[in-house]
Amino acid sequence: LNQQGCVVWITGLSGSGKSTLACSLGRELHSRGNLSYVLDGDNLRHGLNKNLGFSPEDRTENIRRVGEVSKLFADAGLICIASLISPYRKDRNACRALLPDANFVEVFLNMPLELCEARDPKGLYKLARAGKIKGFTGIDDPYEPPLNCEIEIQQKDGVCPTPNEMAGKVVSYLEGKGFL
Ligand code: GGZ
Repeated sequence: LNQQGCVVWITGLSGSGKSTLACSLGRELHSRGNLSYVLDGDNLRHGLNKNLGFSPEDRTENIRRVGEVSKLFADAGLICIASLISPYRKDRNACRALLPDANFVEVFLNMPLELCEARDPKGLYKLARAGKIKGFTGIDDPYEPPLNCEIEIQQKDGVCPTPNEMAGKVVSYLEGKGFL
């Protein structure tokens, strides 16, 4: 293995497509012979982070733990793909500060709330609108967009890039920086 590790940190609203991008990127890296590992917020909440909820304090602790684990993977030479809403700027910046700045690649999946809400894959927005879930990101809990991310992914003329196109954008960036 001759690979310098890094962290690809994917942030965005619930339903913005973070897990899909993470999975697509992991597959693409695998096919190129690069070792990667996906840390998905929703999955980790069943294990490592199962004692945490969605209060601001718990989200901060959730992000802190995943940031520390991501750093371990990057130290081991892997491309660690972390996929969490990570709504608070200070928490993402704290994860960034654990690594040399160049090794933290923040990817902002900037999809309109209306689109995420229309997708609503798990029906959570509906519950949040009905007041059955309190403190839902984008509804009654804030999402603070990055001010200085390395990669921003958006719709173009109202069309969403495909997962492969998104993954391609990240791969190009990593190539340009010498991680691949
Ligand atoms: C936001 C929530 C909430 C609240 C449950 N707010 O789209 P999903 O369903 O599958 O993924 C979301 C997941 C968010 O976990 P993260 O660890 O990424 O969040 S954070 O970074 O803010 O700690 C969503 C579901 O959990 N979910 N309640 N109140 N998302």
